[in-house]
Amino acid sequence: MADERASGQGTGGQGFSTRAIHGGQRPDPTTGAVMTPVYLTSTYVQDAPGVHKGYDYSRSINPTRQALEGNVAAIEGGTAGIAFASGLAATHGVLSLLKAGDRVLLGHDVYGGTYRLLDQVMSQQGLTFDVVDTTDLAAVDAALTKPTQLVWFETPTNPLLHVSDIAAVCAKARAAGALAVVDNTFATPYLQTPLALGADIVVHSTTKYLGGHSDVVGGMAVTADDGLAERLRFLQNAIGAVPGPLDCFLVMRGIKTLAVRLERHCDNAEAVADWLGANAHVRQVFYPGRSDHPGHTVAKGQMRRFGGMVSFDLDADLETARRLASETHLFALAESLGGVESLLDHPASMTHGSVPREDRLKHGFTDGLLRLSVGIEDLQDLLGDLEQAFDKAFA
Ligand code: P1T
Repeated sequence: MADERASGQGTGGQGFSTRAIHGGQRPDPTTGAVMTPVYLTSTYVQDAPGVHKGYDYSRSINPTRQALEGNVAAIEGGTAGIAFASGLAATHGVLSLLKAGDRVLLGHDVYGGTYRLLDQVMSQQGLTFDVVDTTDLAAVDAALTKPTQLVWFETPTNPLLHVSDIAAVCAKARAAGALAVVDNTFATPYLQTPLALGADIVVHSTTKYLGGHSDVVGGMAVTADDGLAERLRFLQNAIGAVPGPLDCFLVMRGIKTLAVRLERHCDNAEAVADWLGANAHVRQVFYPGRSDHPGHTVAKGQMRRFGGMVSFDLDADLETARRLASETHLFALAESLGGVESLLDHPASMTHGSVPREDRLKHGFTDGLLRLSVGIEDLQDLLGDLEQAFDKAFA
């Protein structure tokens, strides 16, 4: 029974929302509770030494976490989800599949913390990494001429919303004998499913859209490969960066409404991107849903819609950008993304402060770049908030 829940079996062939609401879950066998209980226990009684009901210690296994793992596996089209205490803990878990001397090829625009983990932690342990623009398939080919064990990329990326061709990059990784890992945090499985396009592992910061309410920190790795699942499960337990059961419950509750939230995020983000595109103070809008986005055609081919994240460059100095960032009211100036409420980020000084400036500038990530996580509030209120902030910043 536990295995069936963990694998999300019994949900195959169903639509996304059905899997999001039911995958990995079943009424509680003891009480019939429809919602998976929060099993706040660290340990489980054994009938005799080593004889138990499949649960021995909560770092290794917990029914609430197991339900979440089966749930995310079901919506990503994987066979196993492995939950971690944060997105970065999931990243660390996946990178721990490698050994000293191995090389990672890292997409050129990724969350600053992912870059920092490789640059300042994993490199101390003997991993090497090179950065490549994964939107440029010739560059990926050239970079893969050196022995590589793992290719890690985001699409759309954080914060520039670059779009990479998942099937093409994964095929190249596989041909080179490297694992292909896609951080699917920005898109979510409602908008795209990288495992179906050839990825070996999908990673999430469940802190973001999956949780959806900015009230929990968590991470997840998903795979459809039994061997990788076993190794990741071992690392989850051996390293021990697991989420608590209440956090797992909150993420699972968030996922139930993922599809309806994402539709509204996308509606609002499309309109905000268009509004910014028509604003004379905006030099460039980064949103894969716009026809002028270089990755628009690829995005259309692999995504259902284009997501709730919009970045933009002001035609102004850094001071004006910082002023604008301080003048919004509904868009809270804060790190993170993917919650129902709108947030505004100044990546160079906040989420991506640990990415070297020269590296950022090389790829068009300027000091003045602003990033919006467009929430699901009423559109006219969001546009009104931006309008008054632009008026003040450019007064
Ligand atoms: O914060 P944590 O749950 O550890 O997730 C790390 C992470 C991984 N991958 C992506 C694409 C992310 O955006 C993040 C976290 N990002 C932010 C906190 C941010 O504001 O961009």
